[in-house]
Amino acid sequence: CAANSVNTNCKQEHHEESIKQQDSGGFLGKLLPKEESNGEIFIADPAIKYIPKLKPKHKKPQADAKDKGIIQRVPTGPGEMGKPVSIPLDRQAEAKEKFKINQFNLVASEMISLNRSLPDYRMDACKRKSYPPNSELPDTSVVIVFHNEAWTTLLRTVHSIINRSPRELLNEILLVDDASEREELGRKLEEYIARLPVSTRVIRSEERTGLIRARLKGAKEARGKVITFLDAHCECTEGWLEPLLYEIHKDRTAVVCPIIDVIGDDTFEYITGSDMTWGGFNWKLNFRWYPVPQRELDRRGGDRSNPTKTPTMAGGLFSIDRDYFYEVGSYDEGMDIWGGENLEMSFRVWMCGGKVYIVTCSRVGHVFRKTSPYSWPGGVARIINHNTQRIVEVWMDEYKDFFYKINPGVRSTSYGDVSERKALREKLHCKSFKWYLENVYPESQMPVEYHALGEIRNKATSQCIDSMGRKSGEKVGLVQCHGMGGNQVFAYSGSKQLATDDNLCIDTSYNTPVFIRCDTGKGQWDYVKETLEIKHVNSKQCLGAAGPNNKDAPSIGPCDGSIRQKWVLTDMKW
Ligand code: LR7
Ligand code: MN
Repeated sequence: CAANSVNTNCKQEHHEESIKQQDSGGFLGKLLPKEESNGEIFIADPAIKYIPKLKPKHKKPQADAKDKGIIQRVPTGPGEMGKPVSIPLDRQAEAKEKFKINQFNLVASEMISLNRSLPDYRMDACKRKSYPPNSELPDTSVVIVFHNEAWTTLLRTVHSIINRSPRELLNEILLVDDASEREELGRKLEEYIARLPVSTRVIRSEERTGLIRARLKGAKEARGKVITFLDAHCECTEGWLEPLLYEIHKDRTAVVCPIIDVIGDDTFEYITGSDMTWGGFNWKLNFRWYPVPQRELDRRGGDRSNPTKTPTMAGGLFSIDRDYFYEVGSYDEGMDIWGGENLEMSFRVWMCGGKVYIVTCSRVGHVFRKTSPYSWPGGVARIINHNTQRIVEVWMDEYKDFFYKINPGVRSTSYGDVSERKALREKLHCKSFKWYLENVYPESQMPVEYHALGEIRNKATSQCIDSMGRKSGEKVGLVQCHGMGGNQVFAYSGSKQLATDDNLCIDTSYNTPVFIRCDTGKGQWDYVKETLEIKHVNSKQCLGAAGPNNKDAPSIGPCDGSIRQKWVLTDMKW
């Protein structure tokens, strides 16, 4: 979620209440491999839950451990129970330097056990749920793709899966190496995983294919009934898997995501994400988290432990029935490196008869980074635009205009051949994007109905209304028209709002045009075609060119029929 610096809203809102740390003092003496000794791997028995004050099963763990060259696990060690790690003073310079390698605190990650303990974060209603016996649930292959991932985060992902998944449900783990260049991810990795108690394989790609094609490569080898995709820096928590598989067991066309909790990139603290958040997107086709609307809370019957239908998914962590994955068109092989595949799959699944859920009883942590650490052959913007164009061209019908209006330069760039993807859409008899907006995502930033989409140009001064990248509560701007889309693109919606990207609509406050959040429903304007006036519905006042005291902002005042209150909306649809 960190590829482009524009995209800063990746993390979910954190829970306000602080996480109650469980008593880890009596936590049973689990053993941890002393990696460089004889390399024996200790995997916690998944049947053993984190019960405080549980007596160690081994009579003399310390003596045994010594004999075998393994050390006693210290449950109060760095990061245990999801706590933040603090770097000793004498390693802080090193930590700062190594941060650049993966764009997270490598030293902190190295200090934490690969088997780190985590509290059971589930809400009580989830803990009380009973699922069909494991023998009746489908099993899963877990596919993890990586490019130059850090050893510790990759293996901690693997250990957390093995430690916290019922063995019967975990068919195998497939690690797809997307042409990594790091020594330890070669033979050493193969030797390490060969000793794990669950079938784990590395599949290598000689060439850098990007995460989308790497996932396809992994999926091809998967033998489980379900495929679960995870990023290479995750930690699965207690009970994460059963609720995901259960939804697929009930409905094989359900594509299910856990709640994605935050593992801090600096301290590796495990911070729970909200269960009241779902996935959406803005006009630039950036994935965004938004609050779940009341409508969906009602559909869930007010029970937060019921899965939430979500318009889109983050993309990195989800389970899907293996056959259904292929039936519904797997992934678009024409997409490169990173980005967009999550929206593509979300649109496709919904429009072609499936569902996308966030299963709130399943929680998996993910290390969120601010920037991406790896190379982007050909450039970040080129890759993301290429992938996004493939989505909008195949799936968005006339609504692709939102993307192109805001990024006019992208129109002229090539995105390859999408005829196969269009044929897929035909073959599956998928519904329209308008259907998706109306039925799945009426709260979308893209109004289903709109009369105009483009710039709002003043007749007298030829200046354009500009959001100036401002936020709600701030003043509306008025500057020279630049014709480059971006902050000068507004939709005049069917509900008479003047909306720009990311939930910003024009309203007035104390005789000043200001931005408000569109979802308040406020800020309605009549555009009078005959007179070219933009008239505020409530106050009956007209929007005008800049006043004498405020050069870079439109004015608002009694309608006077002057040319300064006349506006041209581009691309009117009537
Ligand atoms: O060329 C590459 N080859 C790869 O194998 C580039 C990346 N990768 C691997 C990489 O090592 C990692 O395991 O692909 C995985 C995802 O890459 P990240 O972790 O750098 O990306 P991210 O977490 O910022 O990306 C989010 O958006 C991506 C869009 O393509 C994918 O859908 C990621 O899976 C997705 N991650 C999540 O959904 C986790 C939650 C983040 C949010 C919101
Ligand atoms: Mn990631």
